[in-house]
Amino acid sequence: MARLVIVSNRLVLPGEKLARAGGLAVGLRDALARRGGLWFGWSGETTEGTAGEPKLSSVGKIAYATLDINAADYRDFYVGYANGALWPLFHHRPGLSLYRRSAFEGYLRVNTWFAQNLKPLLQPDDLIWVHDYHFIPLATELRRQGVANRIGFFLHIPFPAPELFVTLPEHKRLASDLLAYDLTGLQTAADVRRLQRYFLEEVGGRTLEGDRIEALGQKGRIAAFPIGIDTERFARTADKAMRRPETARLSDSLSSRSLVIGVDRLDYSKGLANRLEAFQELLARWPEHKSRVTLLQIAPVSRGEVAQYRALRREIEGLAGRVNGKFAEADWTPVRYLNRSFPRNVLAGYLRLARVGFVTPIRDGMNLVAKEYVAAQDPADPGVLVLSRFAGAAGELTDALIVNPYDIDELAAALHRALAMPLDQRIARWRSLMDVVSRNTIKTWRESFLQALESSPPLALEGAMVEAGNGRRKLASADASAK
Ligand code: ADQ
Repeated sequence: MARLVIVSNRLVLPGEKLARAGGLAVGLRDALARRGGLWFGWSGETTEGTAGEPKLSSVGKIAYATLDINAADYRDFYVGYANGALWPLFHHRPGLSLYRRSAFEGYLRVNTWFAQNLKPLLQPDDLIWVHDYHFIPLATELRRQGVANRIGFFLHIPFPAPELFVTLPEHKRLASDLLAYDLTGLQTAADVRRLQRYFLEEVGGRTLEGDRIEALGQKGRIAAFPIGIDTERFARTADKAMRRPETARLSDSLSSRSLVIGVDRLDYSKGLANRLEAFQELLARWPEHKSRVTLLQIAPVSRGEVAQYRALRREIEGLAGRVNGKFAEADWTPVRYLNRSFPRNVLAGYLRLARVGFVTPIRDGMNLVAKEYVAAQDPADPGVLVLSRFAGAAGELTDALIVNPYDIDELAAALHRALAMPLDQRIARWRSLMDVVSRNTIKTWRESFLQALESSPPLALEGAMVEAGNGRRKLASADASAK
């Protein structure tokens, strides 16, 4: 079996608490532990001047290599382009996207820096798997340096409508970068359709057999691989969490009130403002819920260095304060708003206690919290998932109460319905949801992606052909006309 090399911006280093890492990091680490491999990513450190060589370490079959980034490049790459331009646009928020050409140049510099430092660590048969929007150009940069290995890419966030994608001045460059991978994985079939539509309508490409596409003088493969969670493990964790003191404390503090829970990074894609407005609307329209329901919104601060996130933080603090100011009683606080993260074994217990999982992103690649909420439920007395139709997860979790997160009245009505739902209906809906999250797990996601990548035929690329270093495959030099 070929060695696996994973590239992602952040990684979980040995000694870092896995309990605090997201399910994805755990899933990737499991893949590396099984096959053996290298995890390559940013060290979390920036330097003035040129950063040094990657720091290497290893535990068991996993080698780690982490790279510092020059401080100015980091600002352009991470704050400027990845999170200032790509993230908002890909989440259909063009108004929040702040485009600067200098930021794009920094984004390319960091991708080149990563490719230069990764190349000496590679072996000829390594299977390389690159993660997320920070590294779209990485395969192009690796190919330029003569790397002929199979390289796959997975985009964790949505792919936007082509009409929005073309507002990026370098849309052709990024689209061509995606085709430099042997396989590009997206979260859902709808994402795949949007990217295909871009290739067909904007740049005159054509679809070939299977999931292949030809455009911009290149051929590539694009397919959907909906990400999942380690369902069994999370369900066990939630069950055990019922005996933890943290769970008992939350349960006692509710004094038999129903709990509605939201768990998100503090991000404008997650629809937090509308969620709070909807909770306020619930209390105003159905006063019988006053003093009977508590919303626990967990939202650790994220990307505090990006201006849009600082503004969001102020907005959500203001809203939570307003709802409490208007409705609280001496012995009841309607909204508990917590800016911190929790270990997974505590979070799992909180999710299990909640009668309603309130997951209402304005746009989300998948949303693993929705799947974790389902996995955490007590089969004999499960809660109800209220889920935005704009989360990737809505494509699979069709037995949730599916809502439009822009429609505050609809959100409030769905909350009311969920809180009143009789046990037999809750069980029927939950069984169907649990069936889905048990079939499509983090393991099936990872294995199906890697299998598809390993079975990718060498791409018959057009343009200048050069013999690959190890003679196994051919690759194209960068096609300047496509940039
Ligand atoms: P995120 O935007 O981070 O991920 P999500 O899919 O919900 O969103 O994953 C978050 C993970 O972090 C979950 O495992 C969750 O339990 C954990 N988490 C969130 N808040 C936490 C807290 N306060 N304490 C502890 N853990 C917390 C991106 C995309 C998503 C896509 C994932 C995976 O934006 O759309 O589903 O990647 O591909």
